[in-house]
Amino acid sequence: MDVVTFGETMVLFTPESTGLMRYAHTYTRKFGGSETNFAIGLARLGHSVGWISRVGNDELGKAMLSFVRGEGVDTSCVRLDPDAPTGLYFKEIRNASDVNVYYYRKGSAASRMTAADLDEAYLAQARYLFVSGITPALSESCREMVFEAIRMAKASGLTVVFDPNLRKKLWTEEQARETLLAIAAQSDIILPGLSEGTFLFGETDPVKLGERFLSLGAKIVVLKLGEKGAHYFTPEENLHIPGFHVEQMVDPVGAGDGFAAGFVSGLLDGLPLPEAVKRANAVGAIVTMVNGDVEGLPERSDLKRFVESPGEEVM
Ligand code: KDG
Repeated sequence: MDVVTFGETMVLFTPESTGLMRYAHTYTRKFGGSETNFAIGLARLGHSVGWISRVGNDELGKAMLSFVRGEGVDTSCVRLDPDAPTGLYFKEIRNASDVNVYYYRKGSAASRMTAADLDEAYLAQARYLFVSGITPALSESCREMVFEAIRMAKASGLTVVFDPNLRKKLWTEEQARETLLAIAAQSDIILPGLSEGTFLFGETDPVKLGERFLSLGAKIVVLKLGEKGAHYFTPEENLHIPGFHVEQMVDPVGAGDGFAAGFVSGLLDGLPLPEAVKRANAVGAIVTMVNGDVEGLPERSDLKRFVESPGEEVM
């Protein structure tokens, strides 16, 4: 197993129309969750990846599980919870660059996960553990689970990759800041967005932000800069890697997860950092061109075609 991750995936209802949610009458049912978006991204690129979670023992939960399994992600550690439903979320696409989400996930099966849902032997066989900052926001037991997963990963020599994934709808700013910084301080690789860095440190300058994250002890920090690409930092060097021009963005949700999948894929393939970040930029960009959190995630041939197609790099 190359990578293990854990967290909540929800049934996603995405409107057929753009505009305010109150006027949307017809929805398409899809699935979305940061960690499975990431896991499916890796599976499409040919890596082996496992996902730990709970879903409701209901029809939607079973459909979701089949979907994730069908995408090539190992779900042998996912439990069906008979006492709580699968979480839902609705998208409101006002326009392609203004997408809102509404959660119906309080008390969901996944929010009831505890450290006991982790299988230490299962984690130990992987090379990377991917942690998202959404999971600790779901409940106190999920918060504890995150720190226990990191402890287990470190004990077995895994590299811990952390995407802060700030979701202000799920907790207070104080809770978010304190917990996300505590997780960052235990992570080997951190993949924050610029606005998340600013939220955590009150700093807007990318280079200073990179240094602040590194000072927590990480070996690699990759600061995501949207269409401008990303800037990576190690204790020895830092470099801006330009992004890819996207002709028409359709749905930006899931781009960060695609970015993380592209980056970890690059590391698994042994690429030098600039190349791994370039792959991350490409996967993130491709995801935005398709409606849905995972539908646009590329296979290797798609990725190659996109990277080789003539297009301007965005500085
Ligand atoms: O990164 C995309 C995720 O935000 C989306 O898939 C839903 O996991 C989700 C969440 O908690 O918002």
